[in-house]
Amino acid sequence: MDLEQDLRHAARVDELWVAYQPVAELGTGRLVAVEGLLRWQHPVHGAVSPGEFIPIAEGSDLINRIGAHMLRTATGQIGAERPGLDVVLNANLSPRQLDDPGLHALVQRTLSDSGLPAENLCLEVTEEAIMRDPTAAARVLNGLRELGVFLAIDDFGTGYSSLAQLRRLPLDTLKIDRSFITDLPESAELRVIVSSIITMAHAIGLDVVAEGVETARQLDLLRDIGCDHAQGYYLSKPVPLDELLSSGLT
Ligand code: G
Ligand code: G
Ligand code: MN
Ligand code: NA
Repeated sequence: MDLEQDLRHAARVDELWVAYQPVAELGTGRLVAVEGLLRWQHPVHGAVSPGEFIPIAEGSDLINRIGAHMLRTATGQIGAERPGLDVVLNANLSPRQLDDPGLHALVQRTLSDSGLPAENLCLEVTEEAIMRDPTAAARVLNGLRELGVFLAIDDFGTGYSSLAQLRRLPLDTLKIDRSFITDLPESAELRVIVSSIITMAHAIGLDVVAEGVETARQLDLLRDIGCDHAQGYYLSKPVPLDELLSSGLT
């Protein structure tokens, strides 16, 4: 099968849809954000995981088309639920999208078309995307920041950036990769590491989200060490919009 060819088609015919995963404030349990995550319902193969199709898309310019489709869909859906649902929409940008000269205009356009206020959108970028060319990344991020959107560093701890480098960028949020969270209850070492990341992130003005929280014990520990927000299966897996709206979380 030629998944790349199918994916080109999918972006035109609504086989791609967006699942939303809640992000909660640790002190209050209040829903503060939802991360939009692409899903592909293939007409023959059924659900294809983003772990499979995102890398295919990232291997070509297709990621820009799919990324644009994702942004339009998610800002449209979340924008339409306001003001009843007043959350920040988090959307992932892949490294290639950061390189796309059309990105700034795309974000501006999707905001105005959807009516979603800029401060209700947070764009997530990875360390990898930033470290390939920190000067270029800073220019792009500064441009996006001027639109009024929030910016987050995603999967923190899996790449090679340092907080000293991140300090120079217009970031608002740091998302700690789930590989640090999984064994938190069993590892005093990890608790010290995560606690240090949180302290340093706060020192440079970043809010911290722990990703991949799967147990109450992890959540309690994260609250104890001063983490701001949490996301993970313990709170909710990524769900379709109607499920999010009927979940009681909103
Ligand atoms: O939702 P799930 O854990 O299956 O996603 C697997 C990977 O696909 C994650 O790394 C996630 O960031 C990525 N992904 C999901 N949706 C998008 C998207 O809209 N854009 C980009 N660039 N990556 C996405
Ligand atoms: O790379 P990024 O952080 O954007 O990817 C988010 C991915 O993590 C999504 O594909 C989502 O399905 C997955 N995810 C979210 N919560 C959990 C969790 O609690 N445990 C695990 N194993 N994966 C999770
Ligand atoms: Mn993410
Ligand atoms: Na992440």
